[in-house]
Amino acid sequence: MYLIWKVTFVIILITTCRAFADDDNHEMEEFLKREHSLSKPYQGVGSSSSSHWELMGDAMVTTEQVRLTTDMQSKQGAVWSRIPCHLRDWELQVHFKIHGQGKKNLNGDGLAIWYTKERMQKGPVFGNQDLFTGLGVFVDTYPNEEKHLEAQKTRYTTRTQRIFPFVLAMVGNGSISYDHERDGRPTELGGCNAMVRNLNHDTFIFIRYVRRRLTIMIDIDGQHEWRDCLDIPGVRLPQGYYFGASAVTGDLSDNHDVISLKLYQLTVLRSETEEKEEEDEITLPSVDNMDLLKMGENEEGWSSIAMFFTILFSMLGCFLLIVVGLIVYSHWNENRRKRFY
Ligand SMILES: *[C@@H]1O[C@H](CO)[C@@H](O)[C@H](O)[C@H]1NC(C)=O
Ligand SMILES: [Ca+2]
Repeated sequence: MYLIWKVTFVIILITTCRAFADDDNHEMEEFLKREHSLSKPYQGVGSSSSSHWELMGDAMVTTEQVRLTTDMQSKQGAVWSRIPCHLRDWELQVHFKIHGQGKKNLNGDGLAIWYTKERMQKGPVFGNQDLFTGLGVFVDTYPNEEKHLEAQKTRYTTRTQRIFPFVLAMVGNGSISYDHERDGRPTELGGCNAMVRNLNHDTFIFIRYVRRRLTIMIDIDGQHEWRDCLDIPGVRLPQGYYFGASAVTGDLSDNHDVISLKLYQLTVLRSETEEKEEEDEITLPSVDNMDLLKMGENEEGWSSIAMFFTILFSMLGCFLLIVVGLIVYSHWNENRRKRFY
């Protein structure tokens, strides 16, 4: 028992030290990159070929927003940057709005933010192509799988059931398919729930990519507070990909608006070892330890199994001790008795 405490203490000590070191060494500065940003008054967007942004499908520009889809069935629209991004560390601040007539869960399908090799491709993943190469962050407003299960009179346990809208991130390498019927669960990096529909205040998503760490935060409560959504190290994204946003409606619909996409270059100090670690150029998107990530999802399941075995072995251990104790005691007793006779 003492050993366990000692080990725990050392682990806590190491992690706190590392956390402090992290703060000291990595102060960041940020610069808005206008050539990668989209904001009011959207000069030339959708009308000029010299604009940095290009519209697609049903997307249209008004004075207030870039409307990717209106609140009508079977629409799809997108806006794509024309300029590949060669920054190493960046943060994309997405100001968006999703609103419509539909009541809860009678609206769809959602909006996606992209950093991909491909651009201006129509398809089934929130209006963009499947088998994409790069990062997709989805604001999924319709629970396809939950609805399907409901129809079959089954459902997820309360632990795994999700509340929609749900923000989900996925990294594709050109051969991984997004499973629309399952809301992308099989290929997700993670995500969080985000009640973003029909709000009167501004809603934001922040996508930060620093030292190969992908962090997603949301600000949707109108309090100017960022809430953690996802934070994953070891995400390998090549440079020179395009930013974009897309949205789609089906039988159900919503207005999907992008008010601004602001890209900030982050200047990050790296230690020599970190520089070494990131020396090799990334050519294909991937995520380190994707298997472990998948296992993490079942964490609660695993820990209850672990708990079961811990208790089982503790009980066996106690039992063994008692048995040994009894044997020793009876031996000692016998010897004592022998001495007396
Ligand atoms: C893409 O990722 C999948 C799943 O991780 C993997 O099986 C496949 O080999 C990868 N494709 C390439 C071209 O590396
Ligand atoms: Ca969905």
